Amino acid sequence: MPTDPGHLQMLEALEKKVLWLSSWMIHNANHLRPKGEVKVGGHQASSASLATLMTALYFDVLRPADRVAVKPHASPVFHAIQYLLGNQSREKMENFRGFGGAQSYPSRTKDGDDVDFSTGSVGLGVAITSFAAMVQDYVRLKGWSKDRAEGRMIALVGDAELDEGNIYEALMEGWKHDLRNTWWVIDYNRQSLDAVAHENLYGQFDKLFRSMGWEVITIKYGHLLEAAFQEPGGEAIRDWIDSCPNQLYSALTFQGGAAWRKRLLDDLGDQGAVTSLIESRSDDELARLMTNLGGHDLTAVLDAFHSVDHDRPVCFIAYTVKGYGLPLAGHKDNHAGLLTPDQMDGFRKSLGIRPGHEWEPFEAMQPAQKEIEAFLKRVPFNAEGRRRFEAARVEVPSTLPVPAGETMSTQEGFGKILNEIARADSALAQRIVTTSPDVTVSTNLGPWVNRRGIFAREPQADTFRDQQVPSAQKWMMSPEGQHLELGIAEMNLFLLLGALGLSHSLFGERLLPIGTLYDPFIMRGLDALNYACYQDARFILVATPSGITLAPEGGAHQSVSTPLIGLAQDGLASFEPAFVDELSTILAWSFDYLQRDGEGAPSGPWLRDEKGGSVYLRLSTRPLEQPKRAIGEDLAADIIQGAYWLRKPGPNCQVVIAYQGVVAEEAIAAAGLIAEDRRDVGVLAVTSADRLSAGWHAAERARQEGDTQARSHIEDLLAPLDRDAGLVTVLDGHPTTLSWLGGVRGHRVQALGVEHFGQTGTVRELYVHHRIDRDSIVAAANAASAGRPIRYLRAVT
Ligand SMILES: Cc1ncc(C[n+]2csc(CCOP(=O)(O)OP(=O)(O)O)c2C)c(N)n1
Ligand SMILES: [Mg+2]
Repeated sequence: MPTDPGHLQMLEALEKKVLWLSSWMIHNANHLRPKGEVKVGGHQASSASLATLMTALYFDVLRPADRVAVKPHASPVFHAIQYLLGNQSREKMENFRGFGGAQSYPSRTKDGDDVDFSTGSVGLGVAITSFAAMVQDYVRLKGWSKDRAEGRMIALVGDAELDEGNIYEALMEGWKHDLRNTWWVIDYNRQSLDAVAHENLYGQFDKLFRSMGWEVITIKYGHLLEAAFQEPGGEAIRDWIDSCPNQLYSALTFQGGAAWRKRLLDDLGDQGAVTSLIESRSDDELARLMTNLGGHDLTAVLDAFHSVDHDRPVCFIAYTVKGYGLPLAGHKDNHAGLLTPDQMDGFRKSLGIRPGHEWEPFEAMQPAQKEIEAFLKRVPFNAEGRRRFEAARVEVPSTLPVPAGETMSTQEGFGKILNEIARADSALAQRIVTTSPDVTVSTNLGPWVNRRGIFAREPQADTFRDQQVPSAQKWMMSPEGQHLELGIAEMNLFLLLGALGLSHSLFGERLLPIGTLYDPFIMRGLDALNYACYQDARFILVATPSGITLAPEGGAHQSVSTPLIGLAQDGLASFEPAFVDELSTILAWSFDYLQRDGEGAPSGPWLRDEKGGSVYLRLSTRPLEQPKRAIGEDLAADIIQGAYWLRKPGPNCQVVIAYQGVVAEEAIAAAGLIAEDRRDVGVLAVTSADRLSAGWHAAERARQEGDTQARSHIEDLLAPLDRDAGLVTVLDGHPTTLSWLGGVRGHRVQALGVEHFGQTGTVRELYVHHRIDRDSIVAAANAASAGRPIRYLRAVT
């Protein structure tokens, strides 16, 4: 196919068109819309760098099952290609970077033209492709792929993007999991945002990828250069190019033919054959020859892509020129460079495009429109239309068992609930897939894994078991396994959860992923967590243990700010239950919430529950005495909405203690002690500060817009309280998580929580130290409410 001249001619024409349309999009956004409205960042030069490679991929190499992560700044090229394929509207193209227009960086959720993986924070889009390849294998080996073809997970990678460490963490993990069907195409333009890259980085890339079991294919020279190397003197040109520093190559590229000639003659003149090789070319021809790098040569690119005849991972190092084909090519400052209106006009004229016809897809194109249209209709990538799948819903029970036990921690309860699910062969049990970055056992996933096994492409022996060494962990490794064991890197956990959580859309099969990690280490993977949420991936994150409650572990393991992350992270409903029956209620709801995809405006004044999302559970290892109760529908609804009265305030209530999570015991004990001196004390059990506050904000917004009836859950709960009542809020985490409760109805607040790094000690010592213990709550209640000093306090002091 690549050798067919007609085909090549068609691709060349499309490549030009793609470069034009993407440039016009950028120019339009910057110059044609009202001045200063939309500023275009580093798109132009980066896009030009990838135009050839992407033309080859999308119009020739890709198949519908392939999934691609496009380097953020090549978004205009992506949109231009989709426009030509009929998947993107002119309106959105014209409104690039504008409100509702084509997005600056390819976005699964905001763009309508079938973005497979969002990109933006460099490095993440690259790495998620390898995790998506693992998920594809997982789905296939479970026998769920039906007759769907296997795709390649492809990343178009900036060379400077490879500085991001998460890429190497993913490489290592991929190696462990016997990665297949993954291609990373490095746009080796030797330029980043600020600078020209270090010399000979390709050598490091080459060694690194090979050591991880990847094939490395370098696409260095185009066909013009290859032909010139065969001429007399050609070898000298090759040697000169191979030893030319990146900075010089870029500078000469920018300066053009005359500069190339002078430099080449200075360096290689008087060498007979090579002199005539140079002199036989005009300035333009010489410039074209010297910038004919592999990544801009369709033949070289197609040959490289089509040469792959295996499913091992492949890294293509494609030599390119940043800004290729445009006047800013090669300039070291070109990252945010734009074509001037004059330059743009020159570009338009050079293509024969008439003024006013800039957006027309077939304007000034050769071959004829009919032929191009016929070709576009046949493009394999587009053959099946929209490539996004929808998956059937997995039936999940509306309630889950509550493990028996007088005292239990939420972490232990979590392990037991999952163990119960694992025992049944329900649809829920089959579709759950768990993963953990080397903390499977210490987050209580052990029993689940013992029953459900570890996923591996090939069955593997359990040597300890075969040798009859007793162990609590019976980890069978096979394609039937349902736990993906990861190395410690938390970035990988979130990228894998992102890929697992998109399985329904990428591969047409719904998975219910659960990832566990220690709560403080959320921060290590936070950007990848945000990335997964931005893509609307669906998963449950179980973070345990948390807070200073893991006291003897010390300050390095104690999480303080994670409740605020839970509060602020979009796409993640966060809960911190105190009791195991609450946890069971929340988990049951979560399996359903994960699968929702309702559209449109929220039906009520508050949470956007019909849209669904992911869930974050902040759990603890501290055993608490469990309440003896059955959770009815009303209580369950309150738990899900974020709070319920554990002890209802009486009619003359002076003070309320609102707690979240593991400090329940302190709050309850404190309420008992102050009851003598304060009337009708209430205890508010907060299960989700996140959902409470989201509901409150939504209700406020609705009222601002005229819906006078709008009322959120927390407003309802606090409604019976007198204005003079005081609130004490307390949690094992940052006090701001709950202190806003005072703003809901204007109650005075004393907010207790942790604000400074902890240290080792007993739970009691640390609670006292950070003032979240029973007596501190009593003291805060005293300060929050009018009345005589609380007697108990006097007895203590
Ligand atoms: C995590 C992160 N840090 C910084 C940036 C800002 N940024 C965008 S592109 C870029 C450099 C791009 O260089 P390269 O990957 O070589 O792509 P090229 O510009 O050459 O196309 C930087 C620093 C970002 N998008 N994400
Ligand atoms: Mg670069």
